[in-house]
Amino acid sequence: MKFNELDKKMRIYETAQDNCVLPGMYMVARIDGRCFTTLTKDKHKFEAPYDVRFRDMMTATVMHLMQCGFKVLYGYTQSDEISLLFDLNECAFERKERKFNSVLAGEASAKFSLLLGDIGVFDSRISQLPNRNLVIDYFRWRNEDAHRNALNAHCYWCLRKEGVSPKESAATFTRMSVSDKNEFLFQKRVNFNDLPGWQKRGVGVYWVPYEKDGVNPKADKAVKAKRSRLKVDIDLPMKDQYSNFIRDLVLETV
Ligand SMILES: Nc1nc2c(ncn2[C@@H]2O[C@H](COP(=O)(O)OP(=O)(O)O)[C@@H](O)[C@H]2O)c(=O)[nH]1
Ligand SMILES: [Mg+2]
Repeated sequence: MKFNELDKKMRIYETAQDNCVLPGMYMVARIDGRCFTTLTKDKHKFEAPYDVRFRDMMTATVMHLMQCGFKVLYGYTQSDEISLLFDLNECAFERKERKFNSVLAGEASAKFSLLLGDIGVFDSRISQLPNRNLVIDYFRWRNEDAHRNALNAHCYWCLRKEGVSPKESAATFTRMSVSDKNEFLFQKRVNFNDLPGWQKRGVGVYWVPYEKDGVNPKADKAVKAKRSRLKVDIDLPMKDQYSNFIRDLVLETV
């Protein structure tokens, strides 16, 4: 068989199931660390439940993903996961889902591994959201998940640090209400309200405009050029204020 014929025949098997995200759909990718429970506790002994070094590696990975060839409006990280909101008009790779997922997982894994000095692997999936309100709901969802994780993790590690076994510590909190967990921490002299915002709400990364001094070579005149740079926010707003914050980010691009 001639190469051209073989190429045409085989290409179908590779591309026939390709899914392209429809125009007008918001795309949000979630990139999650693989087996990071083992990585953070057995292999690398990060401080538990929260380690600033780990947070900073995840944040640097988010910044890398926002500058590796896609138009990303907002990056968000909590625990071992990253969410990215793409510009509504993003048309990289003809919006092929498999390309987004494979490239994002690859870029995240490569960047994080370099920072860690060991292999750290991420997977990726895409939510296709048909309207702005669902984009807001998506980020509220991850934000609430961060909050819930923080309460559970602080309770769990409080007992673990007193020498209680993993199984027993986990079992203590499985059926405990949120207010009882808060009370439990309070008895241990931990006021959940006073814990750092990034632990309870995650970290956001977004573009902020600034003016850069430049020179117009033709007129030989000083000019101000409009640029944007990434801002890392470790104290994100909460609840409805967070919804408004996401709404503003989405509206900026329409
Ligand atoms: N020690 C430590 N662990 C963390 C930190 N941030 C996230 N993790 C852990 O990362 C894991 C993420 O959870 P999950 O994705 O469900 O687990 P996986 O399937 O093992 O990747 C949990 O075990 C978290 O405790 C941190 O700052 N310090
Ligand atoms: Mg994970």
